[in-house]
Amino acid sequence: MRKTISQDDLAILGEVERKVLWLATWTIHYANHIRDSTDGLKVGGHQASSASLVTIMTALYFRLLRPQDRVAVKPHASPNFHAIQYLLGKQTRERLENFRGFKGAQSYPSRTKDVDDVDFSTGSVGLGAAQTLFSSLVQDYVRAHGWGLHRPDGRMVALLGDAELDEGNIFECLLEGWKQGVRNCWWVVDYNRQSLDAVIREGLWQRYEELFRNFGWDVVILKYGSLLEAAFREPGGEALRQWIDRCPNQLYSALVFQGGAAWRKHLESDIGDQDAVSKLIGSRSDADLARLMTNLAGHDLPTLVEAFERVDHDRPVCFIGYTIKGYGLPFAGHKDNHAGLMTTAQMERFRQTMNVRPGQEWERFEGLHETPERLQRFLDEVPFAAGGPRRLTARRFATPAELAVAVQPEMSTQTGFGALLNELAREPSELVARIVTTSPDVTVSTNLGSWVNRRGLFAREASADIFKSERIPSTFNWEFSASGQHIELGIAEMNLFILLSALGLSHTINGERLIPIGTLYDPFIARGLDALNYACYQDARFILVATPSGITLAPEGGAHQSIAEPLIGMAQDGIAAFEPAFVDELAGILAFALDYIQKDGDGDLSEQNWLRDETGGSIYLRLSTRPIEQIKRAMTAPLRQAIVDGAYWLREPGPNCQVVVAYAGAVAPEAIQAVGLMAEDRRDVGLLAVTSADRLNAGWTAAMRARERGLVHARSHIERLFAQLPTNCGLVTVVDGHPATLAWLGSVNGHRVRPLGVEHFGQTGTIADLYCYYGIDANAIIAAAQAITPGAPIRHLKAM
Ligand SMILES: Cc1ncc(C[n+]2csc(CCOP(=O)(O)OP(=O)(O)O)c2C)c(N)n1
Ligand SMILES: [Mg+2]
Repeated sequence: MRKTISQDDLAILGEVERKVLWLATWTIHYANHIRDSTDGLKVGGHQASSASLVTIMTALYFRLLRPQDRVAVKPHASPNFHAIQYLLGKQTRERLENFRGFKGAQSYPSRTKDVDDVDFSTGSVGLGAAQTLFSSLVQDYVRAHGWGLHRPDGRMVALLGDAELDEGNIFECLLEGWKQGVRNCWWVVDYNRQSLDAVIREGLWQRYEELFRNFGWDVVILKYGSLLEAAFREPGGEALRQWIDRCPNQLYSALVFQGGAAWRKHLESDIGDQDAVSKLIGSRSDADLARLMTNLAGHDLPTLVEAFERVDHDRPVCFIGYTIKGYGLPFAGHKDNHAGLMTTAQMERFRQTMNVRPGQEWERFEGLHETPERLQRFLDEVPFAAGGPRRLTARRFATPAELAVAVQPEMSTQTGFGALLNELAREPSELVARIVTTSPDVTVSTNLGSWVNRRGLFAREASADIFKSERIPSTFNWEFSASGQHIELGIAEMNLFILLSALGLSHTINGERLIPIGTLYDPFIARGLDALNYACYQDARFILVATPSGITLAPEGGAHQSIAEPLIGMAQDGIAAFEPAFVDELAGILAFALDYIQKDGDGDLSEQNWLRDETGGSIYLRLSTRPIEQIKRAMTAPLRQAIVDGAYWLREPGPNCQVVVAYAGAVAPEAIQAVGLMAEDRRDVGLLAVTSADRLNAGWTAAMRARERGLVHARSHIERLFAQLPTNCGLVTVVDGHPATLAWLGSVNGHRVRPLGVEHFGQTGTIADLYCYYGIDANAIIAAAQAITPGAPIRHLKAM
């Protein structure tokens, strides 16, 4: 039903709009000019960029949005968001005063660092918008599986800057959204025709319109406000409309900045010779003329409310809202205003126009015409704020201590992963029902095929596999249904990570926990790295399985080989990286992962490994396609724990150990062979299997920190493993990845270390060719051992 807004409601909404503009602008001013900042840095805060979205955000937050709706706010409109939450009683004055300060309101809305109920973090432009699209898909997924049906459908809303549409991930997600039938998603583009540096290209709105329509979206162009529409109906109004329609963005911006007299001069010289037009212009004062000419729809509450309330369907909608960057502020329209800050004198004048008395700047109703009671009543009834905490919770699902898998004599970790998922797929448990897998067109080649055969592909509308109905033999069953548990994506890795982010926040967004597992080729993590970072920053929970990896995928060549990923795994906050060599290790790690990603407590560091195991996080498994001989052994609880903590002795070093070889992942056979070959010439050689350089390193640094704070008995896992090593033994580390991954092991107890690994792009060849060429084969390990340890030449060392 279409409702029209009453004059009363409009008046009060207008008051709130003024207040949001004031508070957001003041917050930024306070941080820059008033708060004691001793380091001499201006903290910035984007007054112009914020002001641009004030009216749109007022219409949405104070009228349109419902508790079930979720919003990604343009990063630079963060002050508006905090001001709105402050008005609604969900943000404190203290945090606003401390905007951009330590533990203050965040520069860009942050789920994890802000306290005022941010739905989606933003900051890296483009990603927030995509997050809303994928969150709509996840909402559909959850509901199609019969969960959370007691809650109404939410709308996922993104407020984005026009320059955000330059980001490639926007197009990638639009295409994917079209394939998946996205709905309940609104994007509102703040079309201020300015980016960071300058005024943008002419006519972009037409490209956007065509683009969105092509991808199945409704497009609503919000160009003129109600004042302008009324003026267009006056005699001469049509000529005025044509003039504005033809006015280049740059000139329009310049005139906005200059004000009434400049508008008059330009209009008179261009169209003032027409009688009716000159009357239309002449009947207005400079101030009225400026108000009229800047009355774009994005700053016109009645137009916005009407347009938003008119939508009575669940199709995705893109609103292109014409706005002015810095609207209502002295640098409105100026092309350099992105980082512009109002001076103290400008702020003083602004304070006067806003009726705010000195000392009353933070008072919520200061300077407004409505009574505080009426305003408070209005705020108390804002639908968006009526739903209680926006952060939902969901229960955890019990995970098995051990996962079943038949270990073959020779196997790769990738095959092991496929076999583990195949076994899981047979289980009718609640946990398995919550697993959702996804992959960017590498489902089959990352070994998810048998899982998909058992659990099916997800689509709201079922579609059959024609190959199957035509009885054409095929290994894979490609049937879609609403109960399917695999979401097949196109090749875009950015989409994979943003979908994982949306799936991995389902417990808090939809109140329904999912266990997301995404697979891709290891090198292409780099393609989606910013989106991965974004997912982690929001504390989304998922398991990432990257395979194949390293130069071990030898014949595929340099473009497919990954070197830096082990370091990414270590450095990326929020994700624990593992690189097992054997399938029984992988089984233990996967069992741990299924539990770890469900933990969302604020747990302390565990004193056993000095890791944040109670807090949980996401998991990255770097796997390999190389079949290697498996070790026949019984898995014991201590071994499983050591694997999860990051390392164990595959061969204990003796008391007079001269060399330790520490390896990670697919190079295990080379390390084992090298240790065997040097055993005659070096005493008590140890072989350390590193299953997680990331956790091993994190535990070590955390334990050091704990000791520095006085916990003298803090010991990390690696320190315990190395405790008995003689100080003069050498350490050779080897990994199919950057050597720095394990080189730090030498610092734990001051051992001399020779780190082997890959530093340069590979080329095609056999594994043997490449391991030899890049120096990570058994011979290279032996050579390194000989170079750093005293003693007779090692007999098995071949000339290199
Ligand atoms: C991925 C990324 N690249 C660069 C930036 C730096 N940056 C911040 S805002 C901005 C341009 C903003 O223009 P627009 O989206 O039109 O927003 P406006 O301020 O005009 O509302 C840029 C380049 C960023 N935040 N994220
Ligand atoms: Mg812009």
